Amino acid sequence: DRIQDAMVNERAFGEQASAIFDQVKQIQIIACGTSYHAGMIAKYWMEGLAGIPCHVEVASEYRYRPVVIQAGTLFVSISQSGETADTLAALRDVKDQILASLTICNVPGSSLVRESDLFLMTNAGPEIGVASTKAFTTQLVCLLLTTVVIGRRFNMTQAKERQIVESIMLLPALIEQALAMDVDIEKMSQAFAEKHHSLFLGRGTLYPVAMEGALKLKEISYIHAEAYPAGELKHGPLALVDKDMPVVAVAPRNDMLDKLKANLQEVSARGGELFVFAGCTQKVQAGDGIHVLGMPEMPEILEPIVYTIPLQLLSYHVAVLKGTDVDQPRNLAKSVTV
Ligand code: F1P
Repeated sequence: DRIQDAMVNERAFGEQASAIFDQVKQIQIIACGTSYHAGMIAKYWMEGLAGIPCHVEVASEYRYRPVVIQAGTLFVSISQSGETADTLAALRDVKDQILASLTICNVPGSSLVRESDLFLMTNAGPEIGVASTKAFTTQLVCLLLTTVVIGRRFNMTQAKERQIVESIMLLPALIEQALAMDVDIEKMSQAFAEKHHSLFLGRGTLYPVAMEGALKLKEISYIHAEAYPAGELKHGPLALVDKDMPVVAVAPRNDMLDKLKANLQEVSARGGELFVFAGCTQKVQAGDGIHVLGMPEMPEILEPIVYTIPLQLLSYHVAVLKGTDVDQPRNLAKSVTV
């Protein structure tokens, strides 16, 4: 119902939403950490599905450099807490120059919500752990809805809009299926618990998903994890891969996998253990050092949302094996307010 409401009645974003959306010429997304990764995925959607020019940057850089704001800029901040100091400062700095601001947030009444012209709540419920998890997946749904309502003023057709809404309706069942992979992921986690480094690879919207998987592993398992666009592997990081560096690839479809395959073979030839999350119908040959985890089939648009879940589960199980505090990792705070 909330989804229908946001789509049909744009006032779910705020009273002035429709009038503001009519004037949008481009989007500037600002966020930190996990929320930034959600923003990166949104850029693929905004530009790829609807032709909306979209820039995305971490708040902690954006606020410290001179920026040029073009006319018709909708400033979109994404934040679980709504209190992240850099994101708030970035909004305050540009407030007088932008068309309007929209915040996607999980905490009603938070500073970012209060100071933005429009907002859409993620309604993820309380996030108990420091590391964002359900906030991320719900941010993505909100960003997909935002892409649709602004996209209908750009290139998005009604048929595409319908297809996206129908896809979103499939999410609860797909997420259940992803959560049911828990036992396999728990087994997989044993290959990481004793290691000090790992690599995550993805392409397109799955690249920010790889970044998010790496961030979760760092945050709660204290394992050094880096994410690369799959094609960048051969431009440097491949030199690092050996038996002590497990590699995770998120590769749902054939087109992506074909390009990845050559790289992946190089990894396993160096004794590196490789874990591939692939669509069930994919023909990925499991073999020495190559482990394939079959994901449910799903519309492409949902891949970044659903493929994130096994990566969250992986960092959870590695943390449990290592005995680290999953909810309160050392040195981290839920709201970074300074
Ligand atoms: C941003 C963030 C989180 C991270 C941790 C520290 O917070 O980097 O992504 O998991 O909680 O802060 P927010 O702006 O989304 O509240």
